Amino acid sequence: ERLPELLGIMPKAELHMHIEGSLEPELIFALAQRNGVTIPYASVEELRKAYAFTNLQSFLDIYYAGASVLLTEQDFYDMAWAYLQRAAADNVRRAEMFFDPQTHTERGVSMATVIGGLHRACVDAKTALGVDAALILCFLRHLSEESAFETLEQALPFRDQFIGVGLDSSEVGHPPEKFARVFARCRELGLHLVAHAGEEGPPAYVWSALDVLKVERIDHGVQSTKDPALMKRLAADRIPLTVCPLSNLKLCVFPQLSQHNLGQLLDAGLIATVNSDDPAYFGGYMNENFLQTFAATGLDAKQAWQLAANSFEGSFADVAAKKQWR
Ligand code: ES4
Ligand code: ZN
Repeated sequence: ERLPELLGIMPKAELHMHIEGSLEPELIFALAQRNGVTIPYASVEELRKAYAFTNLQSFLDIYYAGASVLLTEQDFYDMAWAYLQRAAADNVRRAEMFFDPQTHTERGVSMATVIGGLHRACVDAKTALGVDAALILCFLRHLSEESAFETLEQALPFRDQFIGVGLDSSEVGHPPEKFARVFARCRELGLHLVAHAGEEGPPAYVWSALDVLKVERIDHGVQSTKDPALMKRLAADRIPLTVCPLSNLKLCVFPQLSQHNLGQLLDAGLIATVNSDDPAYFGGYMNENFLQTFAATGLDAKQAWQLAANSFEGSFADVAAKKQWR
């Protein structure tokens, strides 16, 4: 069977991954030791055993604890460099990486430290790995709009080191409307706009991400199949959905991978893509997401090529780079 080989070797773009979610337990312990930070787990094994999630919030609690070991510019570089090497091994040619500055600035780490380390890894990835990497700043939706505005203000001196903004963290109870004004400001600044919507939240959150925030892509969006009118809108406007199958499985969005609706999204003509979300926590990087999803759902080689093409079409890479990947 040659499908697994195809999934591995085909060039692809990753459009939905949180760089803090690429911190492997080994690196968490190494950075904790290097920085003299204590974490409430005795060993790598004990930490990994805590990765049994029941929903998004149960994951976020552990994810924010893991990120607390990041203090220096070199820490952010090392984290991003480890991910970019791993992505290159999976034939990822373009990586758009989310980062959560509020997780760090609220602990007293400066925006310069966070963006400086991540951006330096992106620059090195291009020359050393041939991976075109870019950063997307995410606002934490469980925090206030005021905090998001303050974060944007702190990031503007580094405007040329990130390409857009997104919205992540606890979805239910924090609808897109809460961030209407800050997204309007980001739009004026010429930043690309994306938002998590329809991961656990209802189709109404996908509608408001599109109509109120005016996002160009929807992160997850798998709840959209519950609303036929929304499916038509996403297809008509060619709005990419950055789907994360292993994440959805680990956070119990779908009870089994065989029940995942990726095939349904593709059949409806949507620009669906496959992504790893938080690969260190959800059991796999890009190729593992493709391999397990195809094995469980019976998607075929034609759909594999479609997903790869969708990932480049949906990316924010410049037109010249997209041509080179076609
Ligand atoms: C996230 Cl899976 C997921 N959903 C929402 N926010 C997140 N931050 C990191 N991973
Ligand atoms: Zn995500």
